[in-house]
Amino acid sequence: MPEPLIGAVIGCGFFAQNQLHAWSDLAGAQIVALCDREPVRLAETAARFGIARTYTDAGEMFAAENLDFVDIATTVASHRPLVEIAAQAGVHVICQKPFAANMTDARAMVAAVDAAGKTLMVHENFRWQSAVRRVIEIVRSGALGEVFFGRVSFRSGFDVFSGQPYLAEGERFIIEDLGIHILDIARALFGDVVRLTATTKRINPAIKGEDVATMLLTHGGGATSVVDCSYATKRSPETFPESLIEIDGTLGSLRLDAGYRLQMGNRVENLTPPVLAWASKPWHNIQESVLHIQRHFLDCIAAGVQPETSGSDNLQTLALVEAAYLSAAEGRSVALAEL
Ligand code: NAD
Ligand code: 89Y
Repeated sequence: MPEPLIGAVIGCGFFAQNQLHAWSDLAGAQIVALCDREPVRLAETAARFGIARTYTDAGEMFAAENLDFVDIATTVASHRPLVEIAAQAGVHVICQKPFAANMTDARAMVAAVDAAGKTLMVHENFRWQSAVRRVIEIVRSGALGEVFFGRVSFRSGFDVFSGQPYLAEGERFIIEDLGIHILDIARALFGDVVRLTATTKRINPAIKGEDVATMLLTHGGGATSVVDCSYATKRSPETFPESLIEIDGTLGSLRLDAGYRLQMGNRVENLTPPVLAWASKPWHNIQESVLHIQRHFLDCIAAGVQPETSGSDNLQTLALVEAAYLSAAEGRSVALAEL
């Protein structure tokens, strides 16, 4: 059994708790230090996970610790400075989505970790949800033939603002926070995008950004897809946080319907994800994907290969977010080559 990689987590907020649970489940990693600029949250998380060494400043942590990797679980404003300090410290990096606030920052972050010769993965976990993964496997196997149409749909009325109050405060909401995952699933299924058209709307008057977005994607490989997201949808049953998928190919069609029900021809599969020991419904679907993506990161480092959602791969997903806001603001179709 190889020695575990020694890591630290920066950011001990709402979502980092899942990342820490997943690290505890992975024999290939050991988290030895935590950092958060908010001391109470830091102390509570350290006690919960039995981590002795804590820091309120990331620079001090890198100076004091001998780390193989860092997991950055803070919100977007701090991602660029933290990735750059990590690159200077010469460690492998996982960074939460949205990777960066703009393409300039994102490109600089990728270049910094490249220059350090280390691995950079964006925590783009939705494509690692087991039901979504099954659909990706089917498409990549060629069983549907040439895919010509896809729809990836996330529509919900679930209250995400109580756990993540900052989501109600930004000029940007659903595309940058949630649509980014759904756009990434569309890339994983149908390939990179050459053109995008989007409309956005705000329905909930209590928030600042858009909570509805509808996007039409032209993929370089020839497929057309629709990516639609809403947090203003009162549906029954509530499907949070499921991504529903429809795909038509020259050899067959597939539907991933509500309740993790996959139908392909006459075959039906129940893709209900397990509820891990530390997980809780309805988040279990997302929580399981955290374990999968973190395992993927360790596997890639061991094999010396790039993660699927490496920093440079994620530039393509981030460009779709930028293209969607530009398209909606200017009321026109956007070529990805413009960004
Ligand atoms: P949060 O506000 O609850 O936690 C962020 C923590 O980071 C806070 O405790 C804050 O004090 C700390 N922090 C910020 N800047 C710091 C710095 N420079 N140094 C040290 N600590 C710092 O946020 P959250 O809801 O946990 O979200 C964190 C990130 O995770 C966001 O980017 C969000 O989009 C993402 N997220 C991802 C998923 C997913 O499924 N991948 C789900 C939810 C949230
Ligand atoms: O922040 C978001 C994410 O990444 O997944 C769901 C979420 O927590 C709320 O939209």
